Amino acid sequence: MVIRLPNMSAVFGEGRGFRAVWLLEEMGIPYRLRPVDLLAGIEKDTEFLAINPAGFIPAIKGGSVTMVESLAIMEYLIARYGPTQPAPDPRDPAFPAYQQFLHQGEAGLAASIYFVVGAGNFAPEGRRQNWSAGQAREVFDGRLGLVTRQLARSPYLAGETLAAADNSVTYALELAQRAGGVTLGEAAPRAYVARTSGREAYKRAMETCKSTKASAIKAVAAQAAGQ
Ligand SMILES: N[C@@H](CCC(=O)N[C@@H](CS)C(=O)NCC(=O)O)C(=O)O
Repeated sequence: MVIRLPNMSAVFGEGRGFRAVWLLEEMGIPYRLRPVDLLAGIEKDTEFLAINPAGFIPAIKGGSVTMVESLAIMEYLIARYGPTQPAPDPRDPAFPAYQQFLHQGEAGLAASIYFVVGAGNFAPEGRRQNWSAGQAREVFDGRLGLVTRQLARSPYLAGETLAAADNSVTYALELAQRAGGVTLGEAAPRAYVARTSGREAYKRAMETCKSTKASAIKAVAAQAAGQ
């Protein structure tokens, strides 16, 4: 059965919006992606600013619902459009790990590496090496250690099957590798990203998210060229 969102939900923006797009693909829910170009100057995109006046992505809009914050969006979609949701039941012993890694994917990993990416790619020359970026990288590395430890216990972060915690953490690990100068040194997280990104729903999400796909291709080419 295909579950239809009211008025066909739109995801605004890639970046962390990839998490929501991938989740919608996993759940089989129709959606459309509305690109948002932050680099072009968000002040020019008045349609998007009407959705999120704070000007950051992603956002979703469907019927009377407008939301920002990628993890809140995923939790909303799962709670509202189950029961095919990629999440354990709250009474399941896997639920605490699920909840922890769902949030750690943003609070510990993506939020830290985002500032390393910003310093390394967008800061003016001479301000790329700064104390805060170094601290953010240390936080990322410490949290990655928890992910690696968990992956010694199970193939996915909350057990034997993919859950939204994996959407959350995979996004952060890929951002770190593509733009944050991170190399996943240990075999477990490397195999994990290969496993999660090998899914058909992930591949469909990647085809939808053209800008994400372009940056992934660019990163692979740069790594092959030894940059
Ligand atoms: N915690 C937020 C972070 C949102 C965020 O920082 N998004 C980035 C792109 S992925 C952005 O829009 N940055 C520009 C800004 O914050 O103004 C989430 O998970 O959605």
